[in-house]
Amino acid sequence: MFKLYNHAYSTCSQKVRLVLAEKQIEWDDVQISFKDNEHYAPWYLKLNPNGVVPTLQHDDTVVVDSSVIMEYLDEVVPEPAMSPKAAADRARMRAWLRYFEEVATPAVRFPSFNQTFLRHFQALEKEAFEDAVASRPLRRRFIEKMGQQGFTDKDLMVAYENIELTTGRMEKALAQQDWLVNGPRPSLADCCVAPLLDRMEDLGHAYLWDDKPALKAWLARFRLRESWGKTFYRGARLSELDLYQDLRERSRKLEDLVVC
Ligand SMILES: N[C@@H](CCC(=O)N[C@@H](CS)C(=O)NCC(=O)O)C(=O)O
Repeated sequence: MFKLYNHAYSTCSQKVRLVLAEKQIEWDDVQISFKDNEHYAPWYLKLNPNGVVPTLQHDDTVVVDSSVIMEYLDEVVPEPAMSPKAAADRARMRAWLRYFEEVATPAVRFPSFNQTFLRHFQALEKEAFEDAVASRPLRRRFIEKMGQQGFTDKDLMVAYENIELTTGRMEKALAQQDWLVNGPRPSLADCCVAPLLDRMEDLGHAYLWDDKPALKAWLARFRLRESWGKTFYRGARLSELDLYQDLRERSRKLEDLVVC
């Protein structure tokens, strides 16, 4: 019934995997290979014209964009609810989502690319690099700006500043309550930002919230949940890139079922 085209270490995919696991939804895992540019294959672009993961297929409905997918799942599988009931509280949760998308999500891309993905672009001849830029339906200019040298120190400083602004806001909320939206379990807002902070930690930047005890307790609390283990399986972090190949072997059977 539910099929998620996703990638083990994509933070946007991890957001959705957390929600699927919290709601105990059964789903088919279709791993898309970035290495083989599967996300630009014509069959995939028909599902997701942005050429990015994740994409959710629910029977005949295709849903794109990780935050939209999270909200969709919360509507079609209402229990356990991961959004508050009252309109004002829902608006507050959506404000967190939009803030994370505007501030934290783009910020995390800078160290992610400089520390990990850049080396693949550096290995390309100039023409192949230009093709790689041109083939991207989304964020073409971002890759162009990175070039084969990487982002500048100034770019990285702005990115770290944006992470500090995000964690500062979160710390204030989490000093009052266990989750960003008061309730017994993580909300969509918690699921939206947690993979971003996990990525920052994986890249060695957890020092950015050394002075934020409530946020550290929140992360530790999240990591104890079953949903966390299901989402961040072996091979789901950039520091485990080699493991990703094994994962592809395991998921190949599922991929064969994809109708192209
Ligand atoms: N707004 C989109 C962004 C998705 C996105 O950027 N996905 C990344 C992985 S987290 C991706 O597929 N990148 C592949 C590429 O840019 O080549 C969403 O939230 O779903």
